[in-house]
Amino acid sequence: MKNSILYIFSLIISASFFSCNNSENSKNGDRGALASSAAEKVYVAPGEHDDFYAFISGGYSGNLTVYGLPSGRMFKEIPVFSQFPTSGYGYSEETKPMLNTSHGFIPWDDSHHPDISQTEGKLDGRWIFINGNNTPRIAKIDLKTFETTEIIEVPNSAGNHSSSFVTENTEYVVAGTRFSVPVPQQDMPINEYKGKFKGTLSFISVAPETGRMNIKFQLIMPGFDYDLSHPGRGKSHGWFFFTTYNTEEANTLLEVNASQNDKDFIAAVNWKKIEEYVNNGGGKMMPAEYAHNVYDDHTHTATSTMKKEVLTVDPTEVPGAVFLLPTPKSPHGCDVDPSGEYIIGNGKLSADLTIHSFTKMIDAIENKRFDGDAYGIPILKFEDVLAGTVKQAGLGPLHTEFDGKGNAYTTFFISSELVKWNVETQEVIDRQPNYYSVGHVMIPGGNSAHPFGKYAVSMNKITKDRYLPTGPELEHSAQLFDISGDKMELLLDFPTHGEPHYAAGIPAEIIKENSQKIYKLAENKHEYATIANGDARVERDGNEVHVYMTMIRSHFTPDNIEGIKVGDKVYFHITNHEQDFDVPHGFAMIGANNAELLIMPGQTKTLTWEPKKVGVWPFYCTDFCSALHQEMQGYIRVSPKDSNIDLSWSLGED
Ligand code: RUQ
Ligand code: CUA
Repeated sequence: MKNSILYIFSLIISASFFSCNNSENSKNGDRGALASSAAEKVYVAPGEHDDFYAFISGGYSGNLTVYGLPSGRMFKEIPVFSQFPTSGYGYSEETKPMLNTSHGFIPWDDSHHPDISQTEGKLDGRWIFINGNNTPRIAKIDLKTFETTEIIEVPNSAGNHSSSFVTENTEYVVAGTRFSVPVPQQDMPINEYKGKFKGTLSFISVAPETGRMNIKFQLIMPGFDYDLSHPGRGKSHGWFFFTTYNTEEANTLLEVNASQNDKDFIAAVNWKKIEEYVNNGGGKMMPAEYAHNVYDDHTHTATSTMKKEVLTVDPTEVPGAVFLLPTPKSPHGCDVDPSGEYIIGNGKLSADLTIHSFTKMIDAIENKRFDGDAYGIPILKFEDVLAGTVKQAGLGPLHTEFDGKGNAYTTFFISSELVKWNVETQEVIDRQPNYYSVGHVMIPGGNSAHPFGKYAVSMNKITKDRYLPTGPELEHSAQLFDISGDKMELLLDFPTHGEPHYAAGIPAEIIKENSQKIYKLAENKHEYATIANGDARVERDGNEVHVYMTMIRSHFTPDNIEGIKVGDKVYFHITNHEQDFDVPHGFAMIGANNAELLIMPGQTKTLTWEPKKVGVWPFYCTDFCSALHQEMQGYIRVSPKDSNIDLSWSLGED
């Protein structure tokens, strides 16, 4: 008995060994030719530029990373919601206000979905928006400077996940709550969730010229979980679609209790109708507390304003504005094709992909073919809005993107693959494995009316053996596919930073010509800037000391300062006098309990330092800026608290 079991076991092992070996062989057999053609396709010769920028969300790093495609080279990490010692973002006095919230200073977040601004359904490359999931916020990054220039907190929200997606002309950046909560927040029993907790969908207007964000209105929806969202476009411009799960309104053991209903909903919101309603005085102001933080490029300084109220809208008071489309089963991604006709609900627990038709939806609404309501919001009939299903395409569908040539690309987490299918016929055309367990896929311009269907990037949740091991923690892995032919071709693996969820890609030429090279010193309006070298000085105000310092290759002015005392609070206001591209200087002060500063040409930044010990303490430039970089240093003499050494400073004096 034992022997025969062992025998069978060894057969299985050797069979799988051989089959594995065989497939390895054929894989390797193909690999020579395949690998060289793939290598050619991703090779960007030294000094050449990539064709696309890819902005990849950093997930729990709170930041956004910038890559080139097809090379997979990482160019930059843009700090957004997290303090970043590399540049001093969130540590410098100027940028601390960026991380202010109604909960105080929050130096971290979880960022998921970047989306690039659009004009008439085309990427315009002006700004990129990204959500903070944990302490609900939406950030805007200026694509001239690649700096975070605005962050608005979203009140009455929790787990700001169905965010941040823009409408066709960037009229709005939209943010939906994943977790429903009491609105307004209050002390109440958790088990009274059902019917009492609410889910808010926030429409944040974006001023056409300046990009300034403002919460125009919040729709107060039933207490479901609003998972993802996408704008309508073309014929469906003016609508926004949100997937929901937990329409059961469970508040415990959601893995079981929120998987009961056969169908959840996609909520279809006619935002144009609601906009009209609020423009005519509709809606109710509700007290709310949320921070609005704005960075000014000329003062190089952020300010934080605490807002006190938000305009809310009860969907039942705007007839014809919100409808529910039944969608199997706990849908995750909510994706709209480039024509605006098809709305795809990726039911995580459903075997099939559901495709709704916008035309059929409008028809059903006009003919009032409803199937009851949820809290007064009409429910449409599944069959009435269904355009079709992709049958048995894979297991665990999450997200779909489009190539602009009539094809859709859906990721399947459980079966770990990317599946290409035809949007009209709903037939599967190709499938390629992902290593391993893919989340989102990104095609440049995929969330717009005009995608650039050359590459697809899948962002995978599990890395395992794809790279050299780095202990228990591995970076996540992205995979680049050439999608220009009928079949997808895997070209490249590359590691990503944090946990990428979504990404946004754009042809390089839309951005690179506008990329700013320096800040003009003549336009520097920083309160503590030192524009003329002769104005460099040190001033005392009680125990506060303000150092007005300049930097240029290869010295600081001043470089020797005396008369600082233990117990002082020293503010180094440092202006970089360079006016050349790519000549930042750094500033590091021994014992400073914050970070360094990396100061761009023409920019002023401030670091605080509270000396704790008597002595003579050096500071230096951290960025190798010239052959005399190592000479770019200085000293601060720190005397006892009660000393009467006068304040003095100098450069080039012995
Ligand atoms: S999610 S892996 Cu945060 Cu967009 Cu689906
Ligand atoms: Cu300045 Cu090194």
